[in-house]
Amino acid sequence: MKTKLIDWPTFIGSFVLLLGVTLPLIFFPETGKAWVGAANEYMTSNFGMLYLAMGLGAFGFLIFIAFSKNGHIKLGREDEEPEFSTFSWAAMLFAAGIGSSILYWSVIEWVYYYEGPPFGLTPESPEAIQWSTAYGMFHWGPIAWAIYTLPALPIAYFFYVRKKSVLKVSEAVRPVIGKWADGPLGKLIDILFIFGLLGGAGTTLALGTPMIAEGVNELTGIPVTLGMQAVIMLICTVIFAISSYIGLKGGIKVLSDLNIWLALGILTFVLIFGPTRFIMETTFNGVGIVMDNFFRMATWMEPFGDFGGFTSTGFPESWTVFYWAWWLVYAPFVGLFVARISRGRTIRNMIFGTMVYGTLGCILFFGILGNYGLYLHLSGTFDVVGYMAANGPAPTIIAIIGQLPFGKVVIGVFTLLAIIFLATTFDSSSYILASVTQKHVEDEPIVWNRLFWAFALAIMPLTLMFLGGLETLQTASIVGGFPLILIMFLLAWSFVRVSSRDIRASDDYESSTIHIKYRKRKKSPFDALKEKPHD
Ligand code: NM2
Repeated sequence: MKTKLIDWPTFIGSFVLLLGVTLPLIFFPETGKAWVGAANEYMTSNFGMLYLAMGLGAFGFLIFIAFSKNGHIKLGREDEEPEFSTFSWAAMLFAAGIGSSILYWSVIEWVYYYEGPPFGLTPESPEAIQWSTAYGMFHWGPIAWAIYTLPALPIAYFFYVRKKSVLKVSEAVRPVIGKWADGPLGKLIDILFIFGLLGGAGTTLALGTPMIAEGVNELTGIPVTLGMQAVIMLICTVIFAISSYIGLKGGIKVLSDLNIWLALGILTFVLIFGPTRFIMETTFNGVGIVMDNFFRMATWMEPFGDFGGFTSTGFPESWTVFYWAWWLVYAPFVGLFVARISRGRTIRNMIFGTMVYGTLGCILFFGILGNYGLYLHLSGTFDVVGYMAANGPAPTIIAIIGQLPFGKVVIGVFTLLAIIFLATTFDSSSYILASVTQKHVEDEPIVWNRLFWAFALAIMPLTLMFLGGLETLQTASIVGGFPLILIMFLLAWSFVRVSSRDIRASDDYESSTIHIKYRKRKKSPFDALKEKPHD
């Protein structure tokens, strides 16, 4: 067993932190839940605004960079073409960054907004209906994708322009923290990223599993119990552990392609066999609502609480803050991945590509699947709200899908898609986690290290599942990811500092695509990622 390559402080630190949070929750579930609840309450009521400011800040920063000189910098040699076609680039980006949660939330997120609308509106009112078609797209829209893209800037820059082997967040902030990147501060940054990703992935797995379980129950009749869900979770873990083990070349490439085609297939099917005109019009209308209210939604905080005739609803904390926190904990991982696949593109191209294609993909899911459910409810075909109140979200999702023609077949494909979406995200997560806990990566991260993180990814969600309650899950990712707000700031600063310095020193200063010459890189961990043509 090769152990010399392991970066032990980071490896042990992350694992101890994971156990330190998980074990007390297992042994003292009630107290644990109360503590997590209190931590959440403290964070969101005091620091909710920081999350919203971070989201808007990331969005503004990227737009600014895209139009600045720094945006013209090419990631790679002057004459280099983009390594991947734009279609496969966008497909890979989506497969890695988006997991099974999109199937969960796109189908039923509207119900929550319809029942508990924003801005103090009356539940189930016509206004609530309008907003319920728009808010989901906002929470999976340009700001969310900006949060994903920001870490990719310094990481891609260091790799393709400075030609340094960087697979750690601590390396990407070296220009601002200097030598501390090698000391405890650097380790702490990497550990926090790992812990945050484990928390975010926990939320993903704990939401996805009950939905997959309901699908399996619908098809086979096996009753949904906690034990059965634990088995499903373990089976999913084994699937992505195997693909991580294979080394990603064969298995994951095939899975990812299948992922995109199945997803497009289901969306097209629902659009055609569902209420086509209703879906197209509500989606179009919803996009308009978001554009019209973009900054209002991005800054809405309920500042008056219960003063002055206002009644606080907790909407911003439960939704926008929660979502930005969830995207944030995934961001450094997606950043590493986006950086890897963006060779030959300019910074600007990378920024607009993620923000535009990512947002469009999410609009398709929310527009088609969400508005299909809304139609069933409003037209009286299927009482979604009543069914959800009686049975909870996961069975409702499957019941909505089951209303389509060939319901059982569609449920089967939908369940399979959920498993694949999960696998393509978790596989790359465990791969990146393994890379980050090594000093350097020779060819690929060590096999046992990859397997270790694949299973570690399932510990937290298993605990959370037995704890129960959506709120505890939301909390875990918010609390775990909090310090990343500061790290985002460091990442942005670090990028501007280094790239601006290089631009000033470059003879290419005036040209439209800036090419910065830098010494050749030695063998690097990203070479290993090349083995992985597709997420
Ligand atoms: N995000 C996109 O579960 C998943 O789909 C992974 C979740 C951050 C809300 C990412």
